[in-house]
Amino acid sequence: MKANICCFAVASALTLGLTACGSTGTSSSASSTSSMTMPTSAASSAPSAPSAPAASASAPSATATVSSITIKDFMFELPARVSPGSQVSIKNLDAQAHTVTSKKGGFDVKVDPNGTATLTAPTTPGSYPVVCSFHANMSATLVVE
Ligand SMILES: [Cu+2]
Repeated sequence: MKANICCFAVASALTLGLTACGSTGTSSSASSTSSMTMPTSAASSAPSAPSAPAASASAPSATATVSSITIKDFMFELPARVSPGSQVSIKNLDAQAHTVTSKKGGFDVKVDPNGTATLTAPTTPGSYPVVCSFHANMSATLVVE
């Protein structure tokens, strides 16, 4: 009887030991999970990588800055030239609505007072006489090449 009790105690002790071992293995896997946090923090440096694409995205906006039209005091301020088919931003600094209208077709964009708009340049290179539909005295020439 005593031997049986002893064996049972040992057996339960072994079971407890195995259980402890199992929990230790769990905690070690938990620590390996926490080590996975390290790659996660490395991945948090990856979001700074998207800032590189954002920087390249600011490069096209820099191009847009080059090819932008400003309307101020009833005058067109055009870039020297724009690329065929390119997007040209228009900024109207006047309290009046204006249009950027090609006399020979290709574009006709209205710009709200103190508003902005986008003009898609013609794909055909050339000089495009520009007028404002509202103010006959406003004229300019958009060079597409
Ligand atoms: Cu106008």
